[in-house]
Amino acid sequence: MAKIYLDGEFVPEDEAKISVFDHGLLYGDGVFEGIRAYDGYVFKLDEHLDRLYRSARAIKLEIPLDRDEMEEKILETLRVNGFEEAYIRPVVTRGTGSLGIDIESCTDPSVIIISKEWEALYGPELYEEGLNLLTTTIRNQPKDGLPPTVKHLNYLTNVLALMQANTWGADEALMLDTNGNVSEGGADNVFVYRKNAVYTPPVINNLPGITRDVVIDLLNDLGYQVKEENLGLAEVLTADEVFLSGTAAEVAPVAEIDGRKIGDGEPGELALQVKEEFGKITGTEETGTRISQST
Ligand code: PXG
Repeated sequence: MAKIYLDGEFVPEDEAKISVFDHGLLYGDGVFEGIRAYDGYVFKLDEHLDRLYRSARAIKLEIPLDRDEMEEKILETLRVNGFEEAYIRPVVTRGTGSLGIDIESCTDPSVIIISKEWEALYGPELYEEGLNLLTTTIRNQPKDGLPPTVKHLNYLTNVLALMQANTWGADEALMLDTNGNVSEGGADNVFVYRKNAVYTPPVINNLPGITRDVVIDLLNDLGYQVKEENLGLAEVLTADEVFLSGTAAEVAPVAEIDGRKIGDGEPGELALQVKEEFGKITGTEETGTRISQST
């Protein structure tokens, strides 16, 4: 049974419990990260820590560990469990408080680090065939409400979006923002290839994905400039290729949206090329932080 880091201790999974008065549970008041380790290296750990601390700042939550301590605890969690390939979920909640929403009653934020041996987000056949997306009627949060750029614990929008997609037989949701611009998938960023140019929505109506940045760099290395522009659904539906990026999804080609074929309805060449390049850079010293203590 895996051990979970919980407020300073490593405890067995079935004993890792927090209070029913935790504001993370009561109000979704907290932040989190989704990180992956490949072959003994935590992929882009610095970038994930940056985003975690930025998310915390955005909701005025003081993480009780400093960055170095958090990094060390993440690595230690993996070592304690003997994991080399893992999904890592640091969660910081506002902590235990009163039943009111006022943060004043919460004096001790909780830090949880869960790690699990990796289970793929989408089945391997979906990478061969391409994903089937549904444009969900659930709009992503407007930036003047709960900012979609912050990885907070209010994921119900995404939960409802995926639920609707799955209900109608799709693998993933495509979300628009309240202006009708394409924003992101339920847990991934979106890339569109049309007329020899690559587009992705600007980070204002979507999460600044760590994989998104990696994919932009890979595309640049392949000689493609990526334009960060607002996209309407029509631009996506008539694209030559669409693909998703995310920690869980990695690089996932899209074959169909709303029952309409994207390109020829097969994973696109560029998507497959980016996916291959992505595979080459995970689990390496250049992009990862080594789990085992260097001797
Ligand atoms: N948009 C949203 C809404 C996300 O939740 C991304 C984009 C991609 O960001 P990264 O940094 O991963 O490239 C995400 C990431 C899960 C899970 O358990 C979700 C994410 C990451 C890892 C696991 O569903 N979301």
